[in-house]
Amino acid sequence: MTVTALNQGGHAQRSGCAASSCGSTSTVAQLPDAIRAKVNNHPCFSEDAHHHYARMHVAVAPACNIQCHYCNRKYDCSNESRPGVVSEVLTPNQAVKKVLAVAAAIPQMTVLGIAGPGDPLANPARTFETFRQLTAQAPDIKLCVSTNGLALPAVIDELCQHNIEHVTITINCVDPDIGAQIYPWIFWNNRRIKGRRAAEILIEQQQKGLEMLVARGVLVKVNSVLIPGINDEHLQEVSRIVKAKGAFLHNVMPLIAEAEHGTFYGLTGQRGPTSEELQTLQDACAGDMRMMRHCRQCRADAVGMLGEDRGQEFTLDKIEHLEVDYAAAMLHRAEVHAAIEAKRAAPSAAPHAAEMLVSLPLMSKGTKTPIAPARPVLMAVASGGGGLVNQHFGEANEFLIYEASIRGVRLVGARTTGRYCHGSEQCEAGENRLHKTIRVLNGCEVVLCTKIGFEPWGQLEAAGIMPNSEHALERIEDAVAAVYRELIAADYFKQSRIETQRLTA
Ligand code: CLF
Ligand code: SF4
Repeated sequence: MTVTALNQGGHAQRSGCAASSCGSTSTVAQLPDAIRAKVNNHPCFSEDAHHHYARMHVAVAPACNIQCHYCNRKYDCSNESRPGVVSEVLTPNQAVKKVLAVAAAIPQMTVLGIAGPGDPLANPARTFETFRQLTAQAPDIKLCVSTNGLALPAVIDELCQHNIEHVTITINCVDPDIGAQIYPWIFWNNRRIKGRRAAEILIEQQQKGLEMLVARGVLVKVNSVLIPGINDEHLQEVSRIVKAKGAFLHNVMPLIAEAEHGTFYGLTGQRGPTSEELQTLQDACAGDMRMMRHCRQCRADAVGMLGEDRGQEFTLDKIEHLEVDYAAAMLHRAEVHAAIEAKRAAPSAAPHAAEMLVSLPLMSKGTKTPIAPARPVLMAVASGGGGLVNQHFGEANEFLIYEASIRGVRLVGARTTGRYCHGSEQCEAGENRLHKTIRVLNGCEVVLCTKIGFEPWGQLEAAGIMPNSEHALERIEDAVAAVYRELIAADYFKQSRIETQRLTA
C-alpha cells in the first residue's frame, strides 16, 4: 500500500512507455540496497523519485510487430499527450545528440527510455545502436525500454549487454480469448497471424521474456491497459501471475479511446474507465503487488519531469548545431543529484504526516471507535515538483490526487486537466477550461494550491470542491494530512454531501 503516513496502528496504453504502491517513500526505504540503488532516481520505478527526477524518451523505433486496438501512432502532433504520439522520428545519432543536449540542460534527467512510437524491440538495430552510443558517452544516464514483449526472448541477451536495468512489458492479459479482443494480429516468423493464435503466441513470449529478465536481475515493470468490459475482471489475475514471476511493479493504466484518435476502440465507441474504476482495480491488485500510481502515459518523445513535456525546447533544428561538453555536464549533473539527495535525506524532508494524523483525537479513549466518521477524502494537489504544494491553480495542467484517511496519506493517481490536447484553442473549443478542470477533478473534495483566483474559487466551491491555499510550499503529504485534520476538527464529515459508505476505520 502507498501509505506514507499511518495512524494509531503505528505506523504508491497503449502502454505508455510503449507497479501495494510503487516506490513510495516508505516502500523504497524498505527495499534491499541493490534494488534501492536501481530505483532511487528512476521517476517511474519510484514514486518519490518522480517528484525530483526527470525522464526523456527518444523516438527511434517507428515500426511495430503487433497491432493493438488502442493504438494509432501519430506523428507531428505537438498538442496531443498520449503514448505513441511523436513530433519527429530520430536516427540513433540524432537521438544521442538530443539526449546529451537534454542531459546537460536538465541535469535532473536521470533516465532515457525508448518507448516507441512503435515497439523498440521490433526496431532492434536502431534501439541497440542508441543504447550502445549512450552507454559509452553518457554512463550516468540509466537506460530503460518499454516493449510489447513479442520479440523480447529473441533479443534478451543483446538487451542485457547494454546494461539495461529497467524494462517495461505491456501485458494486458494472460488469456488468449481476452487477447483476441485486444490484438487483431501479430507479425511472427515473417507471417501475419490473426485471432486467438496471435494472442496465444504474444502471451507466451511476454511470459517467457518476463521470466528471462527476472532471472538476469533486471527490474521489470508490467504495464496493463484497463479496458472496461474486456480485461477489467481479468487484470487481478494478470497482477497475481506477474508478481509470482518476479515483476517489480504493476502499472494499470486507463484506456485512452477517443474517436478523433482513429483507433479501433475509439472508432467503435469502446469507453475508457472512470477514475473510480481505475482506482478500485489498482487497489484490488495492490493486495498482490506494488502498484504504480503516478504514471502519466507519456508521449514517445516526452522530455522532462513526469507530467511535463519540454520536447519542443529540444527539437532537431534547435539542437543541430549545439556542441555539448558532456564531461563538464556530468560533473554538474553529479552536483545537482547530490544536492537533490541531500534534500531528500534531510530530517525536514522526512514524512511528518503520520504524526499529524496520530495527534488527532480520532478514537474514543481506550477504544478503536472513531469519534468522527472520518471516511477517506480525495484531495487534488497542484505541484510543480519537489514533492511540494507549489503551483498556482491556474498554472496547473495536472493535479496529483492524494487520498487522506485515518490510515494515512497516499498518492492514488494523477489527472491531467488538458489531458489529450492541451494548449490548442481548437481542442478547448466547446468546453471552458475551468469546467473541464472541475469535471476532471470529479470525486475530489479539496484542491491544494499556492494561489487561486476569485472566479475559479467560486466555481470549485459550487461544485463541492474546497480550494485551499493555506499550505503553500509545504510537503504534499504534510499539507494533505493537515487539511484532513482540519476537516475532522470542523465536523466536516457530519455535514458533507458524500455518503460514508467508504468508511475504512
Ligand atoms: Fe519511459 Fe517507461 Fe522507462 Fe519511464 S515512462 S520507458 S518506465 S522512462 Fe513512466 Fe511514462 Fe508511465 Fe511509462 S510515466 S508512460 S511508466
Ligand atoms: Fe501500438 Fe505496437 Fe505499442 Fe501496440 S505494441 S501500442 S500497436 S506501438
